[in-house]
Amino acid sequence: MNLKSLPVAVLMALAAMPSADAGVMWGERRAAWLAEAEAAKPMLVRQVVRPQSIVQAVNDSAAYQHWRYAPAGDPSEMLFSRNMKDVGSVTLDFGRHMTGYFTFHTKTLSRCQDAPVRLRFFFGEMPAELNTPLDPWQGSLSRAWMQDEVVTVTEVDREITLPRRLAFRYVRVELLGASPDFDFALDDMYCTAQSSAGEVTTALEPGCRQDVADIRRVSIETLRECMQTVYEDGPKRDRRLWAGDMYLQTLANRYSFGNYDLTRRCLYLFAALADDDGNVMSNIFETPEPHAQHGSHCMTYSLLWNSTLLEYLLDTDDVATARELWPVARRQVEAALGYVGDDGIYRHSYERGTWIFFDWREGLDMTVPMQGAVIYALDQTCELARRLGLESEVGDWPALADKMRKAARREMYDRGRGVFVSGPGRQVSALGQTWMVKSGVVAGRDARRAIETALAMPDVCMPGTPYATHYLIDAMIMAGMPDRARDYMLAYWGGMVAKGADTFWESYDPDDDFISAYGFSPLNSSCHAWSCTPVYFIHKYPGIFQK
Ligand code: RAM
Repeated sequence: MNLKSLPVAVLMALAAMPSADAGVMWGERRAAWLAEAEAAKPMLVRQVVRPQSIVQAVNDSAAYQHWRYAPAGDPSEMLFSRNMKDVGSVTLDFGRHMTGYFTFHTKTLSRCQDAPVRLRFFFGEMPAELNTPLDPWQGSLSRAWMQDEVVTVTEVDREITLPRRLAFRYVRVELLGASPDFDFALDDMYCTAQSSAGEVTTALEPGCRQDVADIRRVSIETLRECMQTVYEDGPKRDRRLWAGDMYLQTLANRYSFGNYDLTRRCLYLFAALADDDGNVMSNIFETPEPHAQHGSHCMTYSLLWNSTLLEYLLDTDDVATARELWPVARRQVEAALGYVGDDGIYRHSYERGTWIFFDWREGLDMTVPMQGAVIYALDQTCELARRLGLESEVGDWPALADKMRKAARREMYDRGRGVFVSGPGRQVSALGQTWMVKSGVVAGRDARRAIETALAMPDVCMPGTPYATHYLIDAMIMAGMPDRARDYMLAYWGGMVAKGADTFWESYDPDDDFISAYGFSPLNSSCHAWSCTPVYFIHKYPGIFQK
């Protein structure tokens, strides 16, 4: 690899990497891993997109989150040659979700500029996002995630590109300040949209039903927007590489863009930026130089890094990379096993600074899901070792996985009702059953019974995100419930399409259009990577989803 071709920031990060320091796991190898990640950084493909129409906001209780846009004219007739002082405020629809940079041009219409002009641009993925008052701010994350920008134009007749990368379909422009002594027009605007995804390499079977085709299209658009120089979780928010999102993106990527270099880059980034003990961190930022979110070790996500490595190996046969990264995979399982007692039960302790994540649904008890996730990780990591000829490295893990399965049946299964109950409150959740099925604690008739019984209970804890719903669909297929899996996917992701989704949303509850993990739905990301997996199901199981 030619180190000279790497950007200065990355060279600096490389120089700061641990060398042969005994206190840092894989210290001496990390710089090489980071360099591998940089070498695999993809090119971004850019496309200029201009607004298609002027739109009018309509407050409509039948619309998703009570807002929709109605077409209100052609921008070339109603905006680009008009005096902006007469326009005042206008909203434009670009016709599709874009991730990229926004440029506009102003033009003097009469007399000459004698004062600055001030404009406010407000970019949004969703109609409600642009029509819900933001202040006083109620969200639990930064107000600055919202994409409103005030721009002072000191020289008209120039093009201005906003420095911030944006994710949007709609933009509202408001004139905040102008001189009485000259007139100007906003005579052009465009977005330079970018993605590293490239061309779709798969196609549906002829005659495939339209609702499936629509879900697949939106699913692919979601992934395309999130494929930048890493697999981002959401181009509006959080704009970074998260391990759990990456895992699902790699599954969807296999059946859409087939861009495995991006997966390789992300795997190496996580390995190079693990903490000193070798824990893969939950998320990574690329700038100003690649770094992990300090101290954020999410046990479930670090285990899914292993599954991503296994999927990457299956996709590419790149044994060299998988072998090089194998010690990282082994380490993630070792860290999780530190929480497993002699009785084969996983008991989490937040005191050790590690968190676990399955869904944003408030009140979800994670005892049962976590038991399943650790067993699943053991199975997946043993499978990885087997494919690499490294079975000797996993020792008694297959036996331990069986012990944990038995322990789950013994401690967590309500035989009478045929469902798994989680935690001291004996909570029955869809995700509890899901992870017991995925980890093989139950199979066949018992697996079907657990899922069906749970879903039929009025007080069952249901998923609140497409992320969690992905695993539920997967479990339904594993349990031999293909019709249920198809109907559920059509209703859930199809529900978003019916409510106007161009890209799939971070949170979705068919019964609560305002669900949000952050106390304020406009803060939600409406193009979210972990929601992109229908394309995976549709192509992996054509007999279920394409008939
Ligand atoms: C949020 C993001 C991301 C997710 C984590 C757990 O910040 O939505 O996608 O992986 O939470």
